[in-house]
Amino acid sequence: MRRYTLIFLLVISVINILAVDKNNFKTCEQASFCKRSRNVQHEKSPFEVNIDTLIVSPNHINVDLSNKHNGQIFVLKLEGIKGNTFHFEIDEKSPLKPRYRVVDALKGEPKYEAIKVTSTGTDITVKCGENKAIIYGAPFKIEFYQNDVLTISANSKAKMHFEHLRRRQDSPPPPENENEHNENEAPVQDQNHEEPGTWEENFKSHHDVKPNGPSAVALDFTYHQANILFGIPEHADSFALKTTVGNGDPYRLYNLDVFEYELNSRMALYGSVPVVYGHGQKSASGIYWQNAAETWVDIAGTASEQNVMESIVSFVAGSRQQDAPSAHFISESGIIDVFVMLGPSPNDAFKQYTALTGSGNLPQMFAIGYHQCRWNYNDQQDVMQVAHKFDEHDIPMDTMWLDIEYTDSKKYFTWDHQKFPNAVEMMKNLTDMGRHLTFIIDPHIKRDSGYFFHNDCTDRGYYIKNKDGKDYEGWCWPGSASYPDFFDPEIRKYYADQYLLENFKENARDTGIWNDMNEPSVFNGPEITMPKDNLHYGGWEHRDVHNLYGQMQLVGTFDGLLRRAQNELRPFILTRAHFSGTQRYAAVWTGDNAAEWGHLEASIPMCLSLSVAGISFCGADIGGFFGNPESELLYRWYQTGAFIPFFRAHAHIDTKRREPWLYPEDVKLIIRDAIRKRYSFLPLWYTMFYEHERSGLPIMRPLLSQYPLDKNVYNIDNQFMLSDKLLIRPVMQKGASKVDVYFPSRNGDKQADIWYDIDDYRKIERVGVESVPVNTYKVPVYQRGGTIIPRKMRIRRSAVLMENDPITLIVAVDSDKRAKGTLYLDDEKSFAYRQGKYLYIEFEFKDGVLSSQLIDETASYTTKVWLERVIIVGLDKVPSSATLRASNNQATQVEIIDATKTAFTIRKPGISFMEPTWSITLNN
Ligand code: MIG
Repeated sequence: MRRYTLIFLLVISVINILAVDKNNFKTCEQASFCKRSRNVQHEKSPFEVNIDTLIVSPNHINVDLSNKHNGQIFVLKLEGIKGNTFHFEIDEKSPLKPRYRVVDALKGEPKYEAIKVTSTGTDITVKCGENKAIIYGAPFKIEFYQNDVLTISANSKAKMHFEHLRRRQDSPPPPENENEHNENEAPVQDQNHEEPGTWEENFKSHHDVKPNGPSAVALDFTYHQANILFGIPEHADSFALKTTVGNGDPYRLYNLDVFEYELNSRMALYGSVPVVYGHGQKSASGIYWQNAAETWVDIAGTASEQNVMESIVSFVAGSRQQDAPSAHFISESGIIDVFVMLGPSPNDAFKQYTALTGSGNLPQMFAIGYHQCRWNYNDQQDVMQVAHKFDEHDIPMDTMWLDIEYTDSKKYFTWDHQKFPNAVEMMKNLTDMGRHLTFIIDPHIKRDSGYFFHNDCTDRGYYIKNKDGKDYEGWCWPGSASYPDFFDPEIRKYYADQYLLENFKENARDTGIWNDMNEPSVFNGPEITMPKDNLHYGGWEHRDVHNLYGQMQLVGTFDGLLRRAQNELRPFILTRAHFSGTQRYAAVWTGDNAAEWGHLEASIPMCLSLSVAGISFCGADIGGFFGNPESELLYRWYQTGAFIPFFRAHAHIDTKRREPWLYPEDVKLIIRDAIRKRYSFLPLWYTMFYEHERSGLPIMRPLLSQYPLDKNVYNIDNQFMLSDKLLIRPVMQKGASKVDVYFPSRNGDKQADIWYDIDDYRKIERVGVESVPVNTYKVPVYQRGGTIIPRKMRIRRSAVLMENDPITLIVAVDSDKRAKGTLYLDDEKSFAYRQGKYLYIEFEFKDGVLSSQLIDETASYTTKVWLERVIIVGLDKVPSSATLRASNNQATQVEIIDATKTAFTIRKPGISFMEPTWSITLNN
């Protein structure tokens, strides 16, 4: 008995180390619009199509909808977009005032496609390419078919809810002609049973005046071909979404600064990307709900809480029949604005989303290297000492970071000259070492009459206003602070100008910028953010635009960094808040995690969710932000982070210093090994980032992207793929001496790919779980047979310094003894590649010949990079020699060395990658 009490107390105290204060944040019940919309229950939807109003245009239709319960009229617009996508909008036909439409999330106008429309008199069929949408008149619903397969339907659960703008009953009557019939006036019965919170709302000590009254929009989507749903970052939860109906709160999307966030939670975090994908063996699809207001997503019908073993068991046992999964989106304001992405493969759906919102720009090479951060590096000397220590310990590092303490009293665009008497020289010293600096610039502005930025904003009216039209004042790091209204193009221009070297002298052309606290975080605001009745450019309420605020800051920062370097250098920006489209401006990290094993594990599903939502350049603070990681946690975190796109260590100001050499020598060596391994894969990373920009496909991928037929992978989120080439299963448990790795099936049955362990080329050809022994150095990573990967084996102190180093190709063959791969090369920093200054090369191995050719023959680039060795993995026989043929057909013999059972090396072919074509033939 006593033992259990002790264990209980232990558990409680562990939980206490880290605990979010849930009272600071609303539940769905406490957000009146969520409560109202979530509880909508109709036998039959009250919405009907007024078919007489149908107007057909080449790419879209318009038709009115009416709500039979109150006579309100809405307009539905539906259009076809190239690439298996439909778009539809529902707005009020004549709203009291315009409702907010999201700006900037899309990368431009979508590519519309011609439609063909037929109507039966009650229903309307809209054909687009091989797909169609059927709009049912009464009750209203829309079915979307991908090539005759019903894939997604909208409002089939009759959850559609649209709160038209209205005047409050107890407010004075409108001044104009009172007798005139106004169709916007809500019938009386509509407001008789209105709940508290509908017209004004309190939360803790905060009062939201809601001048526009209730304005929610909501709609349900059923994913008819899906077994699981996933998406809607950012949550610290599993990749596969859990059923929330009848099971706690919906997932919440409301950009918030959540102190000590909790795992396995649907609470909102720093960012919001309202896209939900569905996937099943037949197909994948997605819904992008374009709305920047607070949004909740209620999920039903998913079987997601099983682990791999259970799901294998239930799969074998014949899984029970269930309803198709559904997602019910509920937003506080705006319009219904929906993109329906019909796949049919998961990768198709991911591409459809990035075709709309853009893919991430190829970063500079340094940004793919290792970033060293902490809150804070105290002064100039500290920064340089840490940088030198990395050299002393032979650990590569590309970027030193400065957190808020470098500023003069948290006034951004200024430095503390006591601590940093010569910032420019410090930056130059770093550059001389082949390194970079990134510093933080937050959006809150200190209200200090001696601060130019504050004075400019005050004089020019650049701050966000409170409900009374005065500059809104909140509380943040600098004390009393106001927030620039980045929605105004003039303010963004002013903000961007502050990054220019002529305005901010202690800055450099290639300094990275870290935009933190941009949810925005307001220490004394409701839910640690801004009141919803604050006012923005164009008269919009903060309520309408909240989830976009951070992104609009990024638009300014990005423009500033472009102009700072005369549009020559690719900006590097890190942001905490994010929304649809953020990938076009910045990398994203998962905020203030903790030095706990669970947070290490959570970094995988969190980054996977971001990746499929367009944000590939993602990472989590290595080591955990809060708390002090024990050695084992720290090195396992480095080993994991080395295979995640954004690779940065960071720590809270109250934590112990944790640079690798402060740990015991053996720990330091493991960390060093993990970072060096990352650097050896830089050519692959760089190629993957390029291919991401080009194709829109995520870099880090859930297994289902490559193995859509294998049901066992649907719930796996402790393994992932990098592109279609590597399978990673990091070690994320304390004391692990082995880990279970699941090797997926190509056909949903026994058909396996061949995998090769990247460390020893051990071959695995099976479907199912294998228990893999791991020592302290081991990270189970497998190269898929059929792929060719470029690496660089000469590790230097920074990525920048490895630019001209030679390449090693790892050719891992499939069962037909074939393989393919790519390599992308350019100047690693400028935009010249957009003008054709690059090399994009394809390698193919078949019939014992490795050949190389240019994918883009018109592109060219002068490079010193050459082929140092080729490692061929998975052939049964070791050749006696190999013959290299250059483009002029001149042949030279090359040696075979280091042969083992599974691999051998072709030593020093020595050919330049500027050779447009070449081949290496294995000789028997
Ligand atoms: O309220 O700038 O997530 O990475 O070190 C804390 C100080 C403010 C939060 C960021 C964290 C950063 C910290 N910031």
